[in-house]
Amino acid sequence: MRKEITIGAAQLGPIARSDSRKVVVERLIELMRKAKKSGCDIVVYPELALTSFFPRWYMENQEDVDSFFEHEMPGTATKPLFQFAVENEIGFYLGYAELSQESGTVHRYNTSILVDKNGKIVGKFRKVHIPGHFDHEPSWSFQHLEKRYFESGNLGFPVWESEGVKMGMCICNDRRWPETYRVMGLQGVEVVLLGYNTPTHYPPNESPEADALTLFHNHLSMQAGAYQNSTWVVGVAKAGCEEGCDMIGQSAIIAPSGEIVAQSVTLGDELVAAVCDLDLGRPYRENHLNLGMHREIDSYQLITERKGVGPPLGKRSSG
Ligand code: CDT
Repeated sequence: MRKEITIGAAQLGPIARSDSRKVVVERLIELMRKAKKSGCDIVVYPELALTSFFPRWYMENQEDVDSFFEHEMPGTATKPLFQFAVENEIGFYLGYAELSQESGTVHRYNTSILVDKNGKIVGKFRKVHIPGHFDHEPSWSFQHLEKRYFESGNLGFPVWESEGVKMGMCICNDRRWPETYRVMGLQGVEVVLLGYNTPTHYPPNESPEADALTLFHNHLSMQAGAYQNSTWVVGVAKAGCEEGCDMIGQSAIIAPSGEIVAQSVTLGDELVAAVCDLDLGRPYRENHLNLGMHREIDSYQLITERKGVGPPLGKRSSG
């Protein structure tokens, strides 16, 4: 019997700064209702899906920053989402800003969780590749202060088995880095879930040519990651004009062949779904893209050392 999972990409349109968590969670539930009707086993929401994309604002007061973070998961506002998921037997991926206490110290991460059909959090991922800048840039039309508000994730790129499927997660900028997919590929990942908030234009980038390729680069990175690691990739946007900032849509469900099998067509709340046949990765994984059989890890190290293009793989300490 072929192994299949039906996945819903639940794209969100803009969230206003003044929108309460309650209002946003109602929108998430509405998309989950549609996903259930479409026969989905799991629904994928964007990065930072509970609030407006707050790193676009410079905030001096830490309390203002922390108002965008979740101090517990599920919390009062997010419990209805978990309840609806349990009642409808549907899993989900949710991106949110996480405030955590570790050994008595506060940490802030850009996080996603994988929740199963029983409402149990089976996996947590913290964004590794934090983009943007740390310092306030008053002359820019908007900020991208992720480097100020978030630490880089400390959980790596794990793969979890849920509903008999090997699933991994990453968040937005992580999708542009080949290591993201490869680390999960080496663990046999079958489905990579990710959410994103991608502006159509980044203020310090004065290249109209690069802006024109923003949509192309979105799909290019996810399609390459899928094909090179024989995995499904599901990328989901927070899209549209949010607080004056235009963000791309193009949420996509991508097969291990690198082909897009479903794609959003709006910049608003929209569900697209696909039946993902996990055996479609097998001809690649077992043959010419067999990582165990054909990767040449020793050569990569030799070439890197000889050309002096960086520290030898696995030896990055300064000592
Ligand atoms: N949210 C996020 O990671 N966005 C980045 C764009 C950042 S521009 C500084 C992305 O890779 O889409």
